Amino acid sequence: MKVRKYYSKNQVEGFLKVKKELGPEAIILQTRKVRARGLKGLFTPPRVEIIAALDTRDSARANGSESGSSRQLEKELKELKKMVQSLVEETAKNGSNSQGEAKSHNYWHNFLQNQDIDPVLIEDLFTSLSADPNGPGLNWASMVLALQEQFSKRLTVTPEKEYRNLVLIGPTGVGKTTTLAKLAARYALTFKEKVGLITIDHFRIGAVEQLKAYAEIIDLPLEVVVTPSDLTEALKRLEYCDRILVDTAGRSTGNLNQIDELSSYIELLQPAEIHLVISATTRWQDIRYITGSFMKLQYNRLLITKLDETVSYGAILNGAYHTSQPLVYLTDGQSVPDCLKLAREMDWAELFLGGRR
Ligand SMILES: Nc1nc2c(ncn2[C@@H]2O[C@H](COP(=O)(O)OP(=O)(O)O)[C@@H](O)[C@H]2O)c(=O)[nH]1
Ligand SMILES: [Mg+2]
Repeated sequence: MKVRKYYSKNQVEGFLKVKKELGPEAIILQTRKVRARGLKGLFTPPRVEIIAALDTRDSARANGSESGSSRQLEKELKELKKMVQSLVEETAKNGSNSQGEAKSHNYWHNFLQNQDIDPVLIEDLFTSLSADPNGPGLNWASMVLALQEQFSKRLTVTPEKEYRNLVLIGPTGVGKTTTLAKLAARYALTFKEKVGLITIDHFRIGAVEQLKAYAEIIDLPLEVVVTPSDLTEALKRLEYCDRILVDTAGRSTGNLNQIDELSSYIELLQPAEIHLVISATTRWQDIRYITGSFMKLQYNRLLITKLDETVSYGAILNGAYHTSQPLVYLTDGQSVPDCLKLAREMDWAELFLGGRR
C-alpha cells in the first residue's frame, strides 16, 4: 500500500494530481483544509491536503478470493473513479468553453454591464477587440485576451514599498479602519517593523474605539489626533517608528468640506502613500463622484475593499480608470489580518470571467 500526501489550491487540482501520480486506482483517504504553520498561516489562504493511497497488492484481486477489505477498496475505487471522472469532465467543459462556443456581442455586452463596468470602458473594450457586432461573436478565450489587454492598459499594480507614512482616505464605511488594522498586523507581525498608528478624528466622531481595540491586540501605540498641532506632537512621539499608518474618519462621502479640512493634516504628514479606499460594491456612477471629490487630497494609490461582497468586479477597473493610480492591496473579508490580498497576485481576467461559468 502506497500512501501519499498532496497539497493543492483546491480539490479539483488535488484530485487531478493524485490521479496523475498514483493513477485511477488511487483511493482518497482524507481531504481537509490546512493552513501553513505560524504567522505565515495568517496571511496565506488555506490549502487542500489530500491523503491518497494505492493498493499495490495486485494478487489478492487477481485470484478471486477477495476479502471484505478488498471489496471495500473496490467500492471506494469505483466511487473515486466516478468522482475523478466528473471532475475531469467539469474541467474539460470549462476548457472547451474557452476554445469554442462563440457568444454574441450582445451577450458579452450584457455580461460586462452586469459586472458594472463603466460604459466608457465597455465601449473601449469592444473597440480594442475590433469585432464586428454582426459577426459570429466572441468566445471565452478572445474575451479573456481582451480583458487582459484592458487591464494592462488601465490598471497598474505596484508592489508594497518601505515608505514610512501611509494614509487611508475615502468614504465612510468602506473599511478604512479595518484595512488599517490588517496592514498594521502585516507590517508589525510579519515584517517585524515598529509600527505606530494615528487616527485623525477631526470631526470628533469618537470612532476611535475600533482602532484602539486592534492597537491593543497587536500591541501598537495609537495616537488620537483632533487638531493639526496634536498631529505634530503625535509625530514626535512616534519618531522611533519604522512605519506610521494613519486612519481618517469622516461623516459622509458627499461632505466636501471635510475633504478640504483633511488636507491640512496631510500636508503636515507628507505621506509617501495616500490610498483612496473604495468598496467593490460601489456603482460606477458613484466611483466617478468619489474619485473626483477626493482628488484634492492628491491620493496616489487605489485600494479596493469588500471583494467578498459582490460578484461584479467593475469597481476595480472603474476605480483604476478614474484615479489613474496603482493598486497595492485589496481586501476580501472582515477578518483581521487574514482578508488582505496583494494586487500583484490577482488574476484579473479570471476574477471577472470566473463567475460566468
Ligand atoms: N465583507 C467585508 N466587510 C468589510 C471589509 N472591510 C471592512 N469591512 C466591514 O465594513 C464595515 C465598515 O468598516 P470600517 O473599517 O469601520 O470602515 P471605515 O468607516 O471606512 O473605517 C465593518 O463592519 C467592517 O468589518 C471587507 O473586505 N469585506
Ligand atoms: Mg473608520
